[in-house]
Amino acid sequence: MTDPLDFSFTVAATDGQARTGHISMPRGNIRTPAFMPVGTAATVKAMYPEQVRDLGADVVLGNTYHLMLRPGAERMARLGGLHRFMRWDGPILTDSGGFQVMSLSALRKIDEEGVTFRSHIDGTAHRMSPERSIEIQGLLGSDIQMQLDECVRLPAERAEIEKAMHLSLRWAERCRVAFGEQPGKAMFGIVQGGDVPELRVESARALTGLDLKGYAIGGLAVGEPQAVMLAMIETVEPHLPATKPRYLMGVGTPDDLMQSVMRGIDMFDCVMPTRAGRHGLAYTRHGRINLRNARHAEDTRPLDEASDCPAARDYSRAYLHHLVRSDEILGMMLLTWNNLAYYQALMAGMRAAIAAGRLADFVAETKDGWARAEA
Ligand code: PRF
Repeated sequence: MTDPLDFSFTVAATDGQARTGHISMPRGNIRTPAFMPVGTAATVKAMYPEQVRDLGADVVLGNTYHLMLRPGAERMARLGGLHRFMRWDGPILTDSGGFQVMSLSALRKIDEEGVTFRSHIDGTAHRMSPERSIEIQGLLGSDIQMQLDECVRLPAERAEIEKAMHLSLRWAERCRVAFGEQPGKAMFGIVQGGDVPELRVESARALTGLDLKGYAIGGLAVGEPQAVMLAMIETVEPHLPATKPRYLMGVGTPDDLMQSVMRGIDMFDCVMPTRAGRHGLAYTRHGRINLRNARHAEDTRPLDEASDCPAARDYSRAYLHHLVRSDEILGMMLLTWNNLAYYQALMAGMRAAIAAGRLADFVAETKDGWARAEA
């Protein structure tokens, strides 16, 4: 039935629209709902791979765009692939590159064939087609590969959103052909369509027709209010197969994660916990704490005395404040560690709550903890 060498998704329990279960693949299981720490440049910044694993992350994300520019896809393949390179032996999901090209590179141009852009590192010119994106993701050794797509920032004109959505559909078909059949690996399609419900439904239906192993929702958290993002998830969800994982790309805050899980999302990635950690922000049971603030200067309490993460439990807020104010590397390391611990604990809490049929209570209790807050 389920071949251990193949990619499969099992839903073990549901609670409303929310589901918990696991993806099974040769490099290991991914417990869902899952949060994937972002390891853009072959590193989850400021973390050892062992630490990431110990926090309960089953999968990390890598970026085609960054790795094709440095160290280069063919070089990565010669070095034995991304898993060996960064010493992460679990599953790796790679984003396809289009989104990062649009947000990072200079002089980018999109046409039917693909994207042309200049590197943000040295200005060299590059082209990436849907086929080349899949080829690069293969050279990296990625386990879950994403189709090349075009993401439009919101607000935008309907005509622009529609054009990008249709282009993304054509690219999905080309990526599917380029990917072919790869047992144990998966290629996911990406639903686009901005904030226009009919376009979202059209995109989801057409992608479902391609019978892919999973479906992402892209083009959200790109400038619209949270309510619009959640409405789009509710619009798309009924049109995606219940038997396949659903991945909300680039999201989000702890509240975004809970609201999206309640609406049927199984996977997330976001730079928020890692980036915020490098900027002096801590996510905790008591809400978000800005360690730069002077009120922490003589606060001997840890971020969270009840956490089992040493970064949260064993260091005073006064010390963290000092490290952040002094731009010390350890400040970034400890806050990144704390934040990823918090995110992974939140996901574990949601998985347990769904299994127990009490997700709504879990969400209410979690928000209550933020509201009660630190004085
Ligand atoms: N497409 C791809 N990657 C992404 C996005 C997208 O729309 C987003 C949007 N939140 C984040 N990362 N390929």
